[in-house]
Amino acid sequence: MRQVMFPFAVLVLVAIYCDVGNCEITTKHNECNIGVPGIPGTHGLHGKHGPPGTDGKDGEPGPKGEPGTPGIQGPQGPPGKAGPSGSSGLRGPPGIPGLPASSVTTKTYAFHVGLSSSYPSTRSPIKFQKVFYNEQSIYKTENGKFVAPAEGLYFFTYHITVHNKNVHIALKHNGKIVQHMYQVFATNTNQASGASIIAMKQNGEVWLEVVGRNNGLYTDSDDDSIFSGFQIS
Ligand SMILES: [Ca+2]
Repeated sequence: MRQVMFPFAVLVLVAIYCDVGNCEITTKHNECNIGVPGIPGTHGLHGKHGPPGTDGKDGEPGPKGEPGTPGIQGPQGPPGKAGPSGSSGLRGPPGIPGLPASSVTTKTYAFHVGLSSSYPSTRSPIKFQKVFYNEQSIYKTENGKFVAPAEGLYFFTYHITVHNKNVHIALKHNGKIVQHMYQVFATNTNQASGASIIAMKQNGEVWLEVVGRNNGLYTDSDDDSIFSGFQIS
């Protein structure tokens, strides 16, 4: 704006000077008429924005800042993998002496059952439903299976009266045959038997089963076919 006003003011002064000069000249003739200076014109319009300047050079790196405050502790991570097994420890001291045998309360598991009718069904556990001893209900008369009440070593035995037919039975443990017993019928009645020792887990099962059609197991008022067992340890 100053640049615009300056030439204008010069022109006004020159005009005033010229008029004064003319006045001196015309005064001699007593005809001087001095005009009043005109009022300044209005400001001009703003000019257009110039083009953007070019980017300046990058400044020098500033000084190193102060260390920040420590962050908040993050959440706990997942558990790590198990480490390798440690070496065996030292042998412990001897235990205290046990109580005398007479003072230990023992609970011996045992059962003793017999056939209530001759010639049992084949391909399924033989159901011995005449109970001589089964106080702990470990032999199941409803399905013919002994169910181990605890892990341990068990002894089983069976004594069969054979009559009219051959007898071929298998002692099974959890469905697998442990022992076969085969007896051919001759005359009147014969006796056949077998026994086994089986290491069992709790709830393991043991039963006798007829093999093929050889189901000549017999019982009457003075003949028995029996199955029994008990825990050894
Ligand atoms: Ca008889």
